[in-house]
Amino acid sequence: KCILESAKMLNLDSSVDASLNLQSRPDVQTCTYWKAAIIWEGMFDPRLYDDMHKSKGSSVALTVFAVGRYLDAYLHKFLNSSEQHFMVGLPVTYYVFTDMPEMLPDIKLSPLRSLKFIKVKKNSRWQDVSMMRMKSISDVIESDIRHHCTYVFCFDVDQVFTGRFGSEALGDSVALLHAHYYHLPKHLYTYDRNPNSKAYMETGDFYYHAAVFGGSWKSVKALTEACYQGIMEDKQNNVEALWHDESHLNKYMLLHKPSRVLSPEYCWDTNIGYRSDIQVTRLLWAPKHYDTLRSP
Ligand code: 2GW
Ligand code: MN
Repeated sequence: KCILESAKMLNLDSSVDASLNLQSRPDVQTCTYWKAAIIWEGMFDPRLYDDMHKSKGSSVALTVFAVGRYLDAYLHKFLNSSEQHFMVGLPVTYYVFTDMPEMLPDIKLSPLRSLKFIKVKKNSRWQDVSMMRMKSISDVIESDIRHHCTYVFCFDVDQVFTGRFGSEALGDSVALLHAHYYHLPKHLYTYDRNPNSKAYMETGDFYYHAAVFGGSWKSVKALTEACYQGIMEDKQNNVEALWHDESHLNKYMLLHKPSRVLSPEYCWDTNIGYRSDIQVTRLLWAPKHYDTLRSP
């Protein structure tokens, strides 16, 4: 019902979902109040999405940052696993941002897939490493991605693909439900509640995880630009949002509702333990060793 209604509302993603027979699931929320689908295992036929995107000629850019110790710690496993599971069958270009291009791992890429690296400076504060991704992503969309790719997906590097992360995830503007918050009451969401920050919000729809976001290159450009502006304004006012870029992403998604939402299958933390609604895991948090990774 939700899907038919949204097709009427001309949300483009939803009319595609209706024509590809996206199903509901009884045990989880599969639709937002603004009629965007929330994608869970069992709702979609992967072949239909793959065939549709192949015939449309969709192509996907993946951005990932591996600066300082995160390069050695995570990049190899991230890229190897994404070769196995991320958008298999579609053209994919990796945009790897690093301060040490000479240390990039040697990865064998499948046909239709290529890798570009972009050299970035290592910010001394880790909060800035994370936040400045918004600026670098918007720059590379403008200079390169928009000429070559239909969609862009932006990832944290400290994760590993373990199952299909496929074309069913593509949409105009895509956000991910944070694994630790999707089943909690809203008052526990860790939005930035400092009125002096541009990321300030009292309440919202969901708590989204900044480890994965995406969409058409146009939408992602608008999002990264707006978040970067918010971050810079905060700096001028000497404030920093509670969860940095993630707080700004949540604020942006409150004001610009995503057209597609990914269930926590798309970025699961096994430390949470068993949950009956998680039938597959597609991307997993990699272990953190903050003591060695975050010390100067
Ligand atoms: C980050 C924190 C402390 C020390 C180092 C770094 C660091 C991050 C780094 O040295 N090099 C680097 O390349 N990064 C990149 O920033 C890398 O891609 C990493 O995945 C990303 C975010 O940092 P991470 O994964 O350590 O932060 P999380 O997992 O706690 O991330 C959530 O919160 C962040 C803001 O605090 C971001 O919003 C992130 O997207 C969220 O998943
Ligand atoms: Mn992370």
